[in-house]
Amino acid sequence: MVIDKKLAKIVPHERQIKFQQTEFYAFVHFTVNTFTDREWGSGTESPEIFDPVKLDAEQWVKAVVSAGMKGLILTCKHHDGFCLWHSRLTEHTVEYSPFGRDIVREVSDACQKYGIKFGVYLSPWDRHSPLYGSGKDYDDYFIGQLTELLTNYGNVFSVWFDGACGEVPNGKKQYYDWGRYYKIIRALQPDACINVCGPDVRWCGNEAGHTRKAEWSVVPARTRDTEKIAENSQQEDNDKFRQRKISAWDEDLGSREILENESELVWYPAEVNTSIRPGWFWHESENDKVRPLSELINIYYNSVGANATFLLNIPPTNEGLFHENDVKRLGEIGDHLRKAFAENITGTADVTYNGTDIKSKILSDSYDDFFIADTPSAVITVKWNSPVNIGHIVLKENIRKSQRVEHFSVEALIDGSFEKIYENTVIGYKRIIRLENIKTQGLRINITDSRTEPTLSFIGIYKGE
Ligand code: FUL
Repeated sequence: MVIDKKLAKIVPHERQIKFQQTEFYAFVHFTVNTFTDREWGSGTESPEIFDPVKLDAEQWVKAVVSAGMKGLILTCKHHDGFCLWHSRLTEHTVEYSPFGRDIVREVSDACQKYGIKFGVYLSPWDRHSPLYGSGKDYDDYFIGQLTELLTNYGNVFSVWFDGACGEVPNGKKQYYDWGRYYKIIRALQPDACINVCGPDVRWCGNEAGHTRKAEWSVVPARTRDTEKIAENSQQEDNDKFRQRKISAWDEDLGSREILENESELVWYPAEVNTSIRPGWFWHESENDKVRPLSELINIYYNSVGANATFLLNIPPTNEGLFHENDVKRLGEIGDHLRKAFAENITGTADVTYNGTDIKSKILSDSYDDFFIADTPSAVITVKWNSPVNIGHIVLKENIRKSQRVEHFSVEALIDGSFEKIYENTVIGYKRIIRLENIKTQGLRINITDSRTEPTLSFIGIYKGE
């Protein structure tokens, strides 16, 4: 019981809540690699090769919005060091390419115009900068770049720090001053989350779209050790890394058994990042390798629907547009989600806990008005006057009160008796339960094990076909 109370004290920062509410957002990998057919540039590419003649940031953003995504993170500088903005600190930028225009400006403007959030990926590993490996001089350069990006392009919701570094042991080693980087981000964009090599959002540990059986948000503080994250990140450019699964040793990061002996705990929710194609950058040979809808939808339910967020990469072509095959797939994802969550029928039912009506508390999806049980277990009953078809159920805890639920099940009233149709551990920010269109007149949501009195901020029951 002591450990339970200790766990329930770990709560998110408001910026992490806002981030989690973004749920599903785009990654856009674009640089000189798009013109050289490579995944990692050497840093010696001439800006002369960069000329995406038809570039239209609004085309990207409209496609992103059509998928139901609420944000976009752009590779402002990848490992090759080429900057997609008019930096005053180097000439290795888009300004000195035949294309000339400031792409960060155009993409951040388009995001604002279509109402989605804008985020920046800035690779610490820089194969172009002569300062790389010098220590403080490179840190100064990097801080200068961060300052430009975080002051000139409006609100930034995420600063995504990649741990990848392919320098050979005898190559240039740069010891990044992470603490300094974090400080400037907090000063310039206090609402931005720092992802992966950062304290706010945790890399799920692979790039293939795999998730753990349970993605907990309360985890040991040591999982946030940036040096270790960077070490465990990509040190070589190959498919093997992109396809790797989570290793067995870190399959469970947050069960009660794991946390029991930890001295320091943190709120550090998971993000799943993967690409819509095999590569992160565009390759003509992959135009017909856009991943199937069913695969992407599965990743969506295993991430957004399982207490993580989903960062899906779409690489623009060398013309500067999303390819039609990717655009089509994004629209299909959006169509699927709009259909699945078209009609919430919770409002048409009686929803009770211990005989009291709790409907208004769980309909609102608000952290100010929410359901809280009297004991660590709870049964919520949902009843309709006549049978309904259910396709999906959404459950959300009030994460301002931490994540408390450790085990729950759902039963459906079928042929006069309740049958268990689902069970799992984590609810957290959001759990989506996919059902094969169950016909029922009632549900029982049983919270069977919790760290302390469980909360629910939302129950959504969506009509099936
Ligand atoms: C990796 C990088 O090396 C890839 O090129 C890509 O940017 C991916 C998101 O992270 O570590």
